Amino acid sequence: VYAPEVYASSVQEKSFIMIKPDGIHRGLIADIIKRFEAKGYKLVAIKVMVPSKDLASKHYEEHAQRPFYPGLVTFLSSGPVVAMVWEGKDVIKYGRKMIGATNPLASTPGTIRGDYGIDVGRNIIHGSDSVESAQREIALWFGAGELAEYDLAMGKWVYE
Ligand code: IDP
Repeated sequence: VYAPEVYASSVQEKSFIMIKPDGIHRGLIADIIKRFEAKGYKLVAIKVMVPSKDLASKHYEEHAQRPFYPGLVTFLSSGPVVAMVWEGKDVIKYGRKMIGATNPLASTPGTIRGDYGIDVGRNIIHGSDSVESAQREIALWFGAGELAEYDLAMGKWVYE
């Protein structure tokens, strides 16, 4: 059954995707953006910034009790990062597949971490892991007016 409202809400799912400092210093910005763009996803927000320690701490607050947390916050806030919001059908789950496993050496070749990473503390990129964390992270990193609303011309060639 053709249900345009169901179709529209799945197509409009948003994920917070962030290239971490190692990804920037290694020159991987264009490659990473290219993968999401070529897949058919729509870029609705992007900025380069050096996050404050406070922002980095809040981003990873679920790991506050873990031994690697202080180092992780210091690393992220050393910056710069490229913070992005990508939109499209199943972008949260599929984006995580494109990113690969947390530990790059456990990531399949062909994924971003599988192709470019070795150590878990230098795994290049972050992607939201659920609808709830995507909403939290997008609100943490972007203001309400920073997300662009537009139709992608190629949309009708990506979606049936
Ligand atoms: P994810 O980024 O794949 O969602 P999480 O388990 O949420 O993985 O961990 C967040 C980030 O914390 C990881 O991407 C990685 O950079 C870092 N991290 C996770 N586990 C370790 C560890 O054991 N040592 C160092 N850093 C870690």
